[in-house]
Amino acid sequence: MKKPILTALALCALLLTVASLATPATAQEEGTTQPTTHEVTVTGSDAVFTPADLSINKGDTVYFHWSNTSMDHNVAQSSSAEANEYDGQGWRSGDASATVDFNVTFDNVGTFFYICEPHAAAGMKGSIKVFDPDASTSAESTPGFTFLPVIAAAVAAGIVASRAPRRQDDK
Ligand SMILES: [Cu+2]
Repeated sequence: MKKPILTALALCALLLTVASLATPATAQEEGTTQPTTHEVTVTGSDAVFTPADLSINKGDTVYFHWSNTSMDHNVAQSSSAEANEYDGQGWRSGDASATVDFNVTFDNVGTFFYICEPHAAAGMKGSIKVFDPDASTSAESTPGFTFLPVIAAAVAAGIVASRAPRRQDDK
């Protein structure tokens, strides 16, 4: 007769365990936000940036570097994912070269696009999404905290509902 309650309690414990396992990930993100450097490289004969698309935090640096590639490449900011040319005012590593060392620090939130000028039309391009870690985590963590009480309320309602018919039988 106590089984529905035990099942509900077990379910509740399981949900709390899942929630506590999920929490460290968000806590880590909203903790100390030390600027980090992300590398983007080009290897051998590939006309591809690796990784082409990055998600970084505000204040982070992207280090574009390659050496002795079989083709000359560069990196230049473009205005959109479709654009195949330098936007004329953003960052640019210089003329295409087999060896490049170029750093860009992103202090503004947004999505930024870049290309390799000689190979943009062939698809050698990428994007960098810059997030504000303090702003994004508070928005992301809120649903998690509201979700748990909703589950707890649903479980509690289930316990009450499962008990209700028994009380009527007793009377
Ligand atoms: Cu290239």
